[in-house]
Amino acid sequence: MFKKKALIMVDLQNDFCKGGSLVVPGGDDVVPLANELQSHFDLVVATQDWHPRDHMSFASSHHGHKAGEILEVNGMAQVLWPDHCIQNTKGAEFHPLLRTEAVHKVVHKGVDKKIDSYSAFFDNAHLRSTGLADYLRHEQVADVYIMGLATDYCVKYSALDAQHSGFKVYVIKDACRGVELKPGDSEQAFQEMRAAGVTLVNSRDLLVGVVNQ
Ligand code: VGL
Ligand code: ZN
Repeated sequence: MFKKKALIMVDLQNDFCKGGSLVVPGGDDVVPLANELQSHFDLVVATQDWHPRDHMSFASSHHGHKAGEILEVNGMAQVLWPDHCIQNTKGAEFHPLLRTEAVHKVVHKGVDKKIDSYSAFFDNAHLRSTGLADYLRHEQVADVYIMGLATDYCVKYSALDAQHSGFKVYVIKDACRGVELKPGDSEQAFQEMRAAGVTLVNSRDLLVGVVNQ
């Protein structure tokens, strides 16, 4: 009964790409892949980091602190970021080259100023769901394929939550890029995902596989 495949394109937004406020190195490079992949899936979901102006993850919300520092906020470690992906600004818009006509659902996350949300499914304290898991189950999705930005934050937490929500989860490795606050963070993130049961694949396998069937 649950048999569909969904593609989740994570945070392909201006602020994470060239000229943005929180540039993920090589972020722009995965946009053409995202466009190519979409037609191979039954269902396409796009996420947008979507913060209010005074979001707690912004260094500017914490007097005397700067981006890159880690603070304890409400009992949880929080990386402080430059202001990014502010609701209804250019930086929060999808990359201009991303095709969105075939997107079935857009998920906004990080909308509550009091808590961050790296995952497309839950906030960082796992208190509030975005409704994405229920949506995918309702659409009879069994397999979830994840790509996008950033490997070491939103891709990783989305993949782990998808796995814990009971989906068969694949991460399309070459279609992800990491922030790499520390060199090696992306590779470590891939290892954590694999250890949790996530399958790592390459876009080539998906794109070629269909042609040869
Ligand atoms: C992200 C840092 C802050 C991401 C979002 O999309 O990975 N990273 N907000
Ligand atoms: Zn954010």
